[in-house]
Amino acid sequence: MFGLMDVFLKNDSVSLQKDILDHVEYTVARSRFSFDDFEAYQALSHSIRDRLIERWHDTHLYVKKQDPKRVYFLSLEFLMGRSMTNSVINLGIRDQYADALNQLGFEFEVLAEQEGDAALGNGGLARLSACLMDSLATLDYPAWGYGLRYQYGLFRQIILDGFQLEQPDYWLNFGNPWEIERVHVSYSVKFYGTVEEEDLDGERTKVWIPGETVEAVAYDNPIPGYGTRSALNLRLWAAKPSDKYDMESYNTGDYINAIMNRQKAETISNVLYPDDRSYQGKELRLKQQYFFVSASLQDIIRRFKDNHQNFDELPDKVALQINDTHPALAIVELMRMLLDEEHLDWNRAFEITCKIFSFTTHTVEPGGLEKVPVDLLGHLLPRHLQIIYEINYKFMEELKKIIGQDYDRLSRMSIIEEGAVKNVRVANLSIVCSHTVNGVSKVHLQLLKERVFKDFCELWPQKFHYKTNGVTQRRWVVVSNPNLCSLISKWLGTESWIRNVDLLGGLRQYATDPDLQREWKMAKKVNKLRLAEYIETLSGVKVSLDAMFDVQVKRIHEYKRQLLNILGVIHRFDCIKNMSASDKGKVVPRVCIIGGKAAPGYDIAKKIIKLCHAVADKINNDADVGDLLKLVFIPDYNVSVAELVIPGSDLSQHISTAGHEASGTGSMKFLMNGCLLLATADGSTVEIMEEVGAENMFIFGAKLDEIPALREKGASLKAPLQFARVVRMVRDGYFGFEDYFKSLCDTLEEEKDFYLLGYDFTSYLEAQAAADRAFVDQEKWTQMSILSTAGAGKFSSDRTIEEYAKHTWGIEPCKCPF
Ligand code: 26W
Repeated sequence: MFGLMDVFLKNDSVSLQKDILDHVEYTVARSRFSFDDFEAYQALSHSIRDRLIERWHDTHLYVKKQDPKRVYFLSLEFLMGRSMTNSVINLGIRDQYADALNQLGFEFEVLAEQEGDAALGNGGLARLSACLMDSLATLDYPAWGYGLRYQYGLFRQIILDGFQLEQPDYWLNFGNPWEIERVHVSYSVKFYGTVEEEDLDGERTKVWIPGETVEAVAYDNPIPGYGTRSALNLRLWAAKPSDKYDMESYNTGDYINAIMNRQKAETISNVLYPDDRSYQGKELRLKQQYFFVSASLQDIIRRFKDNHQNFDELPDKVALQINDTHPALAIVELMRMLLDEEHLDWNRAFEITCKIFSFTTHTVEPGGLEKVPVDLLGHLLPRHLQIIYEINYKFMEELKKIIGQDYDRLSRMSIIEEGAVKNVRVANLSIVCSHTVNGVSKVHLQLLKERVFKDFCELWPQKFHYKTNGVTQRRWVVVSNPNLCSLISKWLGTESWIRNVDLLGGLRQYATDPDLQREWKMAKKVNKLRLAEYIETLSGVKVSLDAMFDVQVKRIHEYKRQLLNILGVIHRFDCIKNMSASDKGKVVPRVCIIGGKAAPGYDIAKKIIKLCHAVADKINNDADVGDLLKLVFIPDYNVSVAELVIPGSDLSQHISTAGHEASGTGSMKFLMNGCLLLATADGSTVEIMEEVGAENMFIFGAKLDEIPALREKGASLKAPLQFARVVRMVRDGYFGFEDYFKSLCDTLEEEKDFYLLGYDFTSYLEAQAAADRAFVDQEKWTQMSILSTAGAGKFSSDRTIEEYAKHTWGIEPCKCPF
């Protein structure tokens, strides 16, 4: 008889070597005597995948048997990045694999570089989803992620003559060993058509006769937890043509056209929309949203029905989390299923639905909220539009009873926006039908109350909460910064902080210890060297390791104010140019690093990228400046680039105009890695200040409550002379391209400076000067750096998940005992 332990895959070096070679021969189909790095990577990843699958099966069987309440995390975007290093670290078998590979003549790090990023998302929201999945798995929660398997992820950013060009990211070209195709897990998703009434046991029932049916096929991605055998599933749907309802077209004789039409179905999951703010009522986008929620809900309800018949139990078994409004059609789809397929009455269906959904918003601009034209929705999903109207009618009736005939307020709160084009307000729908609405930071909740969802917060104050975002220390320290990781474990005397990040606070007591300081600086140096080599290979610019590495990496947006950063660099350049030789000796050398993608249609953001390159060209080739100042743009910023850049930074900038960043999570990654923050009091930096102390950061800029008055003043706010001077340099063509930069400079005119760059410029320069002074005193700087890491505990996604689990989802861990 086998004992259970005997059937698990073995992790000793010899077994791993055999395993890798078997995959070389039988999976990759190369000779075990001759294979290259990429083939080795493929074989290695399949060997790791086997181990993932083992745990993933065990977790599923166990959870299935226990049948606890599960959370389903619905998100249209997941930015997973690479999987290999993360997997072996979470499985606890990194060293064993490194050993086995050495024996075979390969190096783990080199093979890890072969992997491309899974970039199925735009930015903050998408990377947050990935971090939350890691924490859900690590903390043994019974959870599933659901999303879309885009063929093309976020575009690749190419820089040509300083301009951004977008290229398709066909990430599946070389196969994806981390996913498991489930041809038998598939559901039909319906579109278009008409709604008819039918008699069912004497009752009138709505029947939706679809005009098109597309098949959703599941691709499963195991998500391993750290220090546990739990592995969760991220199920991504791909669209395939359906063969179920289509016989008609074949019989008409136009065989070729019939095939071509069917092929169109696949376009639904073809491409990720690369815009992370504005919503443009596109039919394909709406189709993607519905396609993904319909398949997910069919899957979830099927799983529920395996063990339950009574839908009143659904809220005890299922929590549905919608990540921003993008999956909000799930609410309407569940209503439709309960009403039309399960034949529940309206009130019962609605009550069940409202107990299941919770909604997190990631937006601060009321104007950025999703709206779908009623005509578009009615055409694509006729039955759903009826249900939305019904929900709204009942909501409006209830609301009138509470607030009376205040028609302005009623019309603001209505799910339907009246006007020349009628729209469905997706956020209003999400609020009305969720039991909880969460913001992503403390100030974000305040903004929701005062601005974005004021009417709703007044109506249902108990519905609105916030869960401060977090990031996973597994990916952002253990995987990406092994030097710092071992240093932290050594000084804390334990690796437990990897699962219990509050322990990082234990570093505070050593913040001034000369030995730790020396080792801390050394770890940073090694990471800076790695980054400097990367910069040189990319851009040919040689940078000095003694310089302060000052980094701003994130999506390019006016509100994030990369332009303020660049103008600051121009000012610094201008000062150096006008300095005496002796003053130059006192300048703290800087390497300013900017990276990020602009949405393809976002003209101003693209000009900011070009300006960065134009300024860099000038500065980096100026002999007077030399090593005192360098400016580099890192192209194609993504998760794996972040893993390299963040550990190698001294200072990082989070400088959005107050009131515009819902949270920001980059700041947390830098903080964990001991980078000092130069920041405005906006989103998560407000809470970071509470944890690490404002004295360990460089805070500047107008405060949230000052902004409205400043905007009111507009043109009468005189921008400082220094600001006028640097803007003039750009305008007058000092960096070339004056015609091209004209519209960019126009946004900075006093009456148009919406993001208050002019107003904040002086305090920005002061904060930069304070950073310079602190950097000169390396002992002090290192102490601040250690205290930053020590204060990062709160910003682990483990804490975020615990809060969601307890206060929003009502789920408990379900840990597989072996
Ligand atoms: C419909 C177009 C669209 C697409 C994506 C609108 C809005 C989005 C996202 C919600 C934008 C986003 O990523 N927001 C960011 O979410 C992060 C995670 O909560 C926050 O840290 C950022 O502050 C927020 O900008």
